[in-house]
Amino acid sequence: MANRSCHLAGVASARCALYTAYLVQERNRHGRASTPKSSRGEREGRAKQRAYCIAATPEEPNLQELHELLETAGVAVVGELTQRRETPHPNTYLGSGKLQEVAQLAKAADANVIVCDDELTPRQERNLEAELGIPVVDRTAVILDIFAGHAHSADGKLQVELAQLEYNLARMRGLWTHLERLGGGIGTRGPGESQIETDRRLARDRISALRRRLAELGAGRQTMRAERERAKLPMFALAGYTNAGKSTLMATLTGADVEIRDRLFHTLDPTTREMELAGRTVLATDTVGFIRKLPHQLVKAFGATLEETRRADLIVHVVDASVSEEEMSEMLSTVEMTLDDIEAGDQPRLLVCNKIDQADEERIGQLRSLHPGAVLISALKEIGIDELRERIEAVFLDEMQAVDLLMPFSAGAELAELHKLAAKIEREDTADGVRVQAMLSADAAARYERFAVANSGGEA
Ligand SMILES: Nc1nc2c(ncn2[C@@H]2O[C@H](COP(=O)(O)OP(=O)(O)OP(=O)(O)O)[C@@H](O)[C@H]2O)c(=O)[nH]1
Ligand SMILES: [Mg+2]
Repeated sequence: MANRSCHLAGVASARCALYTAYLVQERNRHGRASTPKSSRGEREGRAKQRAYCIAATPEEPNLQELHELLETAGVAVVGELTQRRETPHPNTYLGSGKLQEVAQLAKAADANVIVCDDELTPRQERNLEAELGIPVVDRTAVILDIFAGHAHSADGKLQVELAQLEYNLARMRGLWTHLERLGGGIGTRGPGESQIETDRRLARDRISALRRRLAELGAGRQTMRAERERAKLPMFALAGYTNAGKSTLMATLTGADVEIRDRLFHTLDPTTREMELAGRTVLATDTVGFIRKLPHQLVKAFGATLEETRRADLIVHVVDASVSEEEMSEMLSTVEMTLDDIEAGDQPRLLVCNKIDQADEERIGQLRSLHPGAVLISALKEIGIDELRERIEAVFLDEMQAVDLLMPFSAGAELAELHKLAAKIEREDTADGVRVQAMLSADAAARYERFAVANSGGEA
């Protein structure tokens, strides 16, 4: 975890210096991006980052989530200051009085980084650093940092790198405008300008290369998906707020060996597994979690990965129900908004309230009355799992139709496939072949139509 912290400091005041080192190294290695060696060395020896948190919000401030993000990033929180205001100050995020307070309190708490709960404009960030005299990092940088540390697949790593480059590029531009204003004299413009121009060009080149590579990987996924499409297995995606228990539920439902950790954004790359549901094979996909103020670079970057969610026949929305109704509603609406953003807003939904082992009777009653369609479960303690399986099956069954088929004995392969695809299958060997009565999805029913027994099977 300690190695998560260096990047945070690096992104802030030394962002451009670090970034230049990164790009120089990039040039030398002609390879994939990684953290510069010097900074890796620093990581090991560096004392823990001590963050002082700030937020400007019109609502009741709550920095609990930022604290959790920082904890996940391996950074200690030493204090916080919030200001109730309609909109953040355009130049300095907080008002000037509050800024002075922060400067004193952060110093007294021996903080070595200020972390802001919102994404800052490059200008706000620069001004804050100038006023406070210590590095300032925003929520987006923290989330990007966590994603960078948790990405495992080639695809995930490239997507995070792309998001980080885009974020940094905006800041380099910011710094450049700043220099431009400062400069104007002999010696300040030329070299500075060309260095930053070069860096920006390199960053842009790298962005194009990453986009190309991601497009290639996307094409590969398309092929894999085409194979799956052929099998026409119904699929559901487990979606929801980060840390809701999606991976735990995935493991409980499918026995998949997915990693489960009490930290935010543990899962980044989707995992898909087969599972049996009433004798039929369906696919379950565990996906990346969402969060309030998810950096837009990441929504876009993970668009490719989230294709899995988009093409699911059902989205099982998992929410942590052990928290208050107010907090839960906020998480529910964040997830719904993000699903809309990634164009997965129209799929059928099943709401699953997880962690009910942590909820008392009163809260369970409240959940039942406020969310009558939801399934209450504990993925960890395996409570309510049978009911959940039945509810998922019911959604799939709803979209199925009854078929009555007569298949020749020679159609062994089709018959075996039918067993995977069909629900409620009944078969009987007759003199003319195998008579099969079952429920099939519309797609599959169309493919088996040539075996249909005349005048039947259309009752749905
Ligand atoms: N008490 C309780 N804890 C649970 C339950 N389900 C999951 N957890 C815990 O919640 C934490 C997060 O679980 P995960 O399954 O990793 O959550 P996730 O939604 O996959 O999280 P990300 O991948 O980080 O978005 C872990 O510490 C789990 O043990 C539950 O039913 N009850
Ligand atoms: Mg997970």
